[in-house]
Amino acid sequence: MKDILEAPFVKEMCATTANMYRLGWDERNGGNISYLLDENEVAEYLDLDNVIRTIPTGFEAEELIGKIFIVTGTGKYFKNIEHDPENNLGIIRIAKDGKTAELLWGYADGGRFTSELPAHLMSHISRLSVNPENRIIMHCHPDYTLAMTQVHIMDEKELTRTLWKQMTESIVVFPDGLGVLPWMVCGTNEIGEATAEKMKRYRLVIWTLHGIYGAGRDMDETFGLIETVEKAAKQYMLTAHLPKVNTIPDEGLKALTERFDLDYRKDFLNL
Ligand code: 2HA
Ligand code: ZN
Repeated sequence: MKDILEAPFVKEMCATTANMYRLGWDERNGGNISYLLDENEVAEYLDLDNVIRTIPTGFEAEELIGKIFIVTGTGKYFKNIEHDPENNLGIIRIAKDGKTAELLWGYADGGRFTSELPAHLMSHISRLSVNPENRIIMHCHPDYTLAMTQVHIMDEKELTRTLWKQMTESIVVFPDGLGVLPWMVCGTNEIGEATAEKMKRYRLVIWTLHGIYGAGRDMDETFGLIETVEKAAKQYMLTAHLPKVNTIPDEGLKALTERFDLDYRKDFLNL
């Protein structure tokens, strides 16, 4: 059996969470990541018949029975993960009943997965239904994105269009735009269901006055989506109080989508 601490997926979780912490996106225990793993790859590192303990997930996810995820722990700090993965991360498999998580590794101090697991698992189901390649759901609290939710109209078209207009790369990176949820209580099945509903259409969902959810095939795609939104939101927050002299016209945004052959939310432009 290979050393689990050397597994690429453990190393990716460590590197990504450390990076996010240093960017200021994950203060204290803020943020969480779940990563759908390949069973055969996990079997190189763990005995899949050895269930350490079982933990109820709080809802039924029939579509995910047998699927294995590495997930950040509840109450754990992103800043500590790279130095102590075994206490701060866990590898779980969704049991045959669809509502129990079988712990295969991690949460060594008796912990459990993020309180946002319902939003994560429901979002995985949604994204997999539109893209079977989806592996990652990532949640964090980036500063400028969060600040923008205090001062911008939280309408999907208006918010997406504003972000697209902040810089050329925006529409190229997230032509599908952003889903928006109003402020809601977090950690509940309700916000999980609302997020997952948006995830059928978007890879990015904003939680007003809380943070952002991103989804993608791998860490780079998912991180890159959030990073690009955050950069555009930063442009907005740095300039929103100043007279705008130059902006990208809607015709220019359309021309970008033609140049890069992108399927985009045409109804989010005023053409
Ligand atoms: O896990 O970010 O939304 C801490 C959070 C809850
Ligand atoms: Zn959060």
